[in-house]
Amino acid sequence: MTQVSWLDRIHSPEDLRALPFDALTELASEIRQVVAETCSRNGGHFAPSLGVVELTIALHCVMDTPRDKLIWDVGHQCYPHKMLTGRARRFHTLRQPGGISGFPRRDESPYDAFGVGHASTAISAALGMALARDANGEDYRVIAVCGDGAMSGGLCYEALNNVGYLSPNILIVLNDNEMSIAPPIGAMSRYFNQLITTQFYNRSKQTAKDLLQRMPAVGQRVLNIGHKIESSIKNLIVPQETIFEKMGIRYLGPIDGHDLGEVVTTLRHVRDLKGPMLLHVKTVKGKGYEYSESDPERWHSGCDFEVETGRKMVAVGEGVSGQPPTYTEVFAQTLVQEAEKDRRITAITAAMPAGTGLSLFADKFPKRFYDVGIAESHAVCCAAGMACEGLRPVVAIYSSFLQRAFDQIVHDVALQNLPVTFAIDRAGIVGDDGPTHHGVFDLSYLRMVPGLVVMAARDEAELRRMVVTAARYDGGPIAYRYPRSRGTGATLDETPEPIEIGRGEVLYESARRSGRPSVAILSIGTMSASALSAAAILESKGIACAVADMRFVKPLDRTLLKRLAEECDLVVTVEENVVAGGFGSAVNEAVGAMEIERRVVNLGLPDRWIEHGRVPDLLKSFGLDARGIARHALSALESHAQSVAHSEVVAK
Ligand SMILES: Cc1ncc(C[n+]2csc(CCOP(=O)(O)OP(=O)(O)O)c2C)c(N)n1
Repeated sequence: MTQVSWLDRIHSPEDLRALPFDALTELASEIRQVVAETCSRNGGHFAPSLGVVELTIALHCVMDTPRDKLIWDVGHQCYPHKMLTGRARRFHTLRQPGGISGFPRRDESPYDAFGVGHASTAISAALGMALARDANGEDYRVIAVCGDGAMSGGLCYEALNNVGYLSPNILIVLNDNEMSIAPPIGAMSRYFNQLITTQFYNRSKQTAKDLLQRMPAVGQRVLNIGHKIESSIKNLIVPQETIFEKMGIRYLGPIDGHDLGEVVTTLRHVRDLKGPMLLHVKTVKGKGYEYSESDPERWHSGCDFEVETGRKMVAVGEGVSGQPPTYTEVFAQTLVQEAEKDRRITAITAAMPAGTGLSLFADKFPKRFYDVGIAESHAVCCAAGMACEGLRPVVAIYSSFLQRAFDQIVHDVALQNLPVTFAIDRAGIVGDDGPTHHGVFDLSYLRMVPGLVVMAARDEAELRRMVVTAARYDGGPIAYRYPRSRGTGATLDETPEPIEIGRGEVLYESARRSGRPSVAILSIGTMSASALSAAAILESKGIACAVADMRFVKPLDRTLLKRLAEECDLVVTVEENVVAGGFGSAVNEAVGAMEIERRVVNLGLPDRWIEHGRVPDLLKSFGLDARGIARHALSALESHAQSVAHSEVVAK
């Protein structure tokens, strides 16, 4: 193991800038060592961070952070940045409850100029900061670091369009490792590849000189610095014909992102050039660790591995013998079964073929599978087009990333009542990735869309039925959500039956109810297991219970709801979604419309941001475990009993 020494001396980038250049290579390997050791225990985005170690060192050496604004795209590659900006000593708490976040956060450090977790935001945010700087008459630098994968996201193009037009002083560093999570798909990544592999490395020095001379004021000065710089000028090649040049953004590069000398020198040359610039930096994802270098997709993120051997790394989604399959696996297997019967079914992912399980579909039906890049809005609108022409597209997107495509769901799919299926993975609290990744809004943002059927699976067997239900549904758009976890071990039906649309299911009902206080617990999705356990606790305290998995947030099973609301003293709704506008709200609205005088208690996630942490701990902290549900039900019953007693006294 490397003796950590240089890193120990760095409390801020000031200390980094004071180090001798020769120390930087050793520092880079120390950082890699700490990233590996920490990720092996805590999990995290391993390969992306290893790939930007030298780039991060160089950026903090050359730029005057935090005065200069350094903005990371996605932010999953920020571990070296965190270590160099005063968080090395706390780095072992990465992604731990109460520890430092796996993503940049403005409330964590002044060096985290922009909070992030979703892709393709950096250039827009950087432009905004540059415009604010100019409006305020200030002069700091603004630097966006954006991956080639993130560059498949539409937001980047909207930003580039604006940058090229407004022409502010801004540096975009394209961190091109030729990988998204999976190999990137798309014409743009092909183009980046051409920039790297074709003639540009071999362009004559004269071209660079000519172009530098054309850069106002600074060009001549740079040229005069002399012989030493000439080798690095080679890297400042600016081919006029790049797409960026045509948009008014100077293109520089490509340079080797692991050659510290080259990156530092280049950044020094370009940092005060005027106008918008894109510096193309070639890096290797997973650099410096043989296992991640050879299989960066598998090592994109993960935990529980032995640093020396690379063994034991198991990502969610990978089968482990003896354990139930993940919801993701069950979704993918069932979809493949349905697609075997229905040739109209196509599958779309936004750059997450493995994460969504759709690699399985891609293997079976390569011609019916589409990876559209990190482009959720496009994925949904494209699905709408397919549906117009008779296909039955299934768009599999994580709950939090589907937020990007809200208008496409509303305007392109639902308004035209098109048969698009939304398979919403990672619904609910996801754990260590924290607030950017928790999928806790989808029930709210979907249930208000007219005509959209919204289901939530309580276990993997129900998920199978929901996949089948959606595949055979002819009424318009339909969605089902499921969590990031293994299933419950439910028995999987070989030939799952579709569920009647809008039909909930009673999971438990007390045999004897009369003479006892009673509670109807209405759950949605995975909360059903805790609801059942809560009922057992309540029964042990003499309270009669009914537990129903409502299955559909929309359309709600009003018949079942009416019966249970009429028969029980109290209705408790339970969901792993924000209470605001979610399943409980739907129940409130329905009960109100039925004009039933019934107290309804809504349990769900609060109206505040949920930090990273272990899923069971977080659920417990919000009262969404069995005890919490029972506790809330009991106290609501008590206050109900008091108010009944009070009204009886008043009536007498
Ligand atoms: C809107 C959105 N969709 C999907 C993701 C999931 N995701 C995280 S990183 C990543 C790939 C990013 O690739 P790139 O920008 O090249 O960075 P690299 O991991 O290669 O460093 C994806 C698809 C996300 N973070 N945000």
